[in-house]
Amino acid sequence: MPSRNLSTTMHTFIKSLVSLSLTLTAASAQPAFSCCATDEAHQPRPDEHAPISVMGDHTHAKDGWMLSYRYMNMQMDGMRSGTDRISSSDVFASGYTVAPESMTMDMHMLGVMYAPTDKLTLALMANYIDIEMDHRIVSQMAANMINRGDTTFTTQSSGLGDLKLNALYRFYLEDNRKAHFGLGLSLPTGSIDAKDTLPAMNGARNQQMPAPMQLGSGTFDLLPSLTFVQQFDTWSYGAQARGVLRLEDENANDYRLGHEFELVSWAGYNLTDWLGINSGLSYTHKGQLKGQQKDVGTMGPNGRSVTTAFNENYGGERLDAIFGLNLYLPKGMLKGHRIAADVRLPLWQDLNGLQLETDLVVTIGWQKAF
Ligand SMILES: [Cu+2]
Repeated sequence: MPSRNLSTTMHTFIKSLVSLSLTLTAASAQPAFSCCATDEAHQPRPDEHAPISVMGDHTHAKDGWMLSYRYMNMQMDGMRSGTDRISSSDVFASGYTVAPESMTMDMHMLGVMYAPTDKLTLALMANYIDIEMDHRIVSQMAANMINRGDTTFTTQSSGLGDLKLNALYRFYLEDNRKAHFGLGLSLPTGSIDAKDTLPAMNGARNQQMPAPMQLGSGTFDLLPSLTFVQQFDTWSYGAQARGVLRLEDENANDYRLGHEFELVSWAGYNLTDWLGINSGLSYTHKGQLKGQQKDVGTMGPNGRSVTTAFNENYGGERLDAIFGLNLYLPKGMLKGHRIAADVRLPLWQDLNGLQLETDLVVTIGWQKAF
């Protein structure tokens, strides 16, 4: 049920899409190169795909299939308040008993794409997620009370994430320019009931973990996107705007994650007919968590429990630089296979409240079209 907040976010999103299309229309007014982009019998090229961490970047010709596997590793180390780095002592001074110190997320993504027509491509993506978070407790005395004397502890969760269905519709194709929009649905197949041993009065016991340790959003989410690409003889560039709009006010555990918006642009250059390099910029905005997370404790010996139990410590903005490689193998035993990797390095992040900062995201992938 669209809340006022959702419509504000949608409004902002639509405004961004409109301004992006205006920019792209201006860009496409340049003289066109004769090149690429007609569906029938064009030569595959490394830069035909965006950096591998960009999803839904391309469509396929009628009856085309593609299988893909991506592995993503995200490293978060140290806390931030706004744009400033802070220490665990700063977190304790703000009245929290537990400070997260680092987190690693590994994600395995399996994708299938199928194009029933030249204009329409359907995509399905399933994820397996593994998350680990290290924490520190304010003092030895508090650790004695709530964690059997250990001042640090690690939580872990793993399992299937949210299943994503997408329809990509190529509404524009002219000379070397093309554009498609996407409309997707994220199904709440990932668990939001992940538990692990957490500090508690008189020891530690198995309890519900806060949202960053959960495997899914718990809500049906709408995934709109708009992608534009222009190709020249040896290079290309593209841009994509995409959003994650939560379609429900709360999940089964009384909260919902914030809406998300990303604007990413990239340029790719082919060094040879099988090797391309690319680089880009990504801006991400995430909204605050809403509601009160069910069964997540908010009290501790130092006043509050852990930062992730509180809404004010969710959401923010991030600007990443992207550097990647795309391999397209044109001949030999692995003919037609694509192998790609990219790294995302945060240049700037402004996080609400107190949160772990992102330090590095690495994505490696394999793709094969049939
Ligand atoms: Cu594909």
